[in-house]
Amino acid sequence: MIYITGDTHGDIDFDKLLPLKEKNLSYDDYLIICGDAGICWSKEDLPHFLELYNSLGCTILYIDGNHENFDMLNKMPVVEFGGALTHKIDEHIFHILRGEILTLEGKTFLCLGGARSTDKAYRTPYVSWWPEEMITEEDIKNAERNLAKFNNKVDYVLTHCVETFTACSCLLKGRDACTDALCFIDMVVDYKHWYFGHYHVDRQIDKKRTCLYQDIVELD
Ligand SMILES: [Mn+2]
Repeated sequence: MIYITGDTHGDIDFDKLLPLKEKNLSYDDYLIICGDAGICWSKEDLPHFLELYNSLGCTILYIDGNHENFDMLNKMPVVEFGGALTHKIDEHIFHILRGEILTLEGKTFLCLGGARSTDKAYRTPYVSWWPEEMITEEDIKNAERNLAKFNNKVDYVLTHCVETFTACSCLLKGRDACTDALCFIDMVVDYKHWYFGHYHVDRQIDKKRTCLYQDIVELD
């Protein structure tokens, strides 16, 4: 089974995952976190967070959000998982690199993390904020290269923030370089559903878009 949820922020929003423990999951089950997993946040917290997330008993995959320690993340070994390049955080925990396409149980997921922090002014560079949070041109190029191998068709799109129209008109949030960078998706990608996090609300935007925070979606 594949489950998808929104931001978990290390141990801060972990409790919403507790119902998964009752499902007797195995490592052939997957939990995907749409950014701000916060597992790699500090050296001090890492052992505790690994124990916490490993207690779910399933394989955990996450895209990056804006609240991740990119210095730590980028030091993790790069390995392939489900056809996608990932950082291996632990035996059963992987961070999916931007623009990669993951295949699980025959379903394909375009994964493209990153978002701009709105609370940047209250954070310290390289301690609680990293410029790498922004989506780059190279990230988009990687997505385009990988999409070409799939004829621009995937089952799901997974991002942290969302494209500008949804961010501004539906969620009444700001536009920035990251929301703009994601606009290419609706122009070129044929997908069934787009799940994203970042905005800390659970909202069905329309038939094809869902903002996740506390909710856990179970894919058919
Ligand atoms: Mn968040």
